[in-house]
Amino acid sequence: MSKAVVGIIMGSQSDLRVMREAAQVLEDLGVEFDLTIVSAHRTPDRMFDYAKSAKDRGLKVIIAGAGGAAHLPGMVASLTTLPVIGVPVKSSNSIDGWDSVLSILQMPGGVPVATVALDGAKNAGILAAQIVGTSDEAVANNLTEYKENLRTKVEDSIEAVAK
Ligand code: RP5
Repeated sequence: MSKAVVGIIMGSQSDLRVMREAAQVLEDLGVEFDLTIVSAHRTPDRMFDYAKSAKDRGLKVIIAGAGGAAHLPGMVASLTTLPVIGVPVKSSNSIDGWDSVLSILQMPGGVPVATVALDGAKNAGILAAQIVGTSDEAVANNLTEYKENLRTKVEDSIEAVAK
């Protein structure tokens, strides 16, 4: 039976259009994950239970995406010793996403959240895989291949534009 090592959570179903990119890249890299909705403001008890039980459930990393007053990543980070990667989501009523970015980025000392770019769920997935890859050789090998593909794509494009 598969066992999730990365937990993907998001504040609302409306975040899924962004957060599914984290799920996709984890799938591509052979990393087991689970994905659910946990709202810091609307389901605080669920957030507490999720964060407090995450380590015992076998998770190694949590990716948390939220928009607006995006307190989910920071609050989850306050409740667990697992690394938390924060994805600021540009929600529909956002002030250009700055609300999401700043409320995830500006954590107080002692409670870090590894914040990726606005709507940067893909990089969140890759970073989570890299953390998992420090102790999982198969995932590390998949990451090596992934980076190799990045390199060859650029090299192909260099050749394509060469005169
Ligand atoms: C946050 O508020 C969610 O993370 C979402 O980005 C934003 C808007 O949520 P909905 O009103 O679409 O449910 O909690």
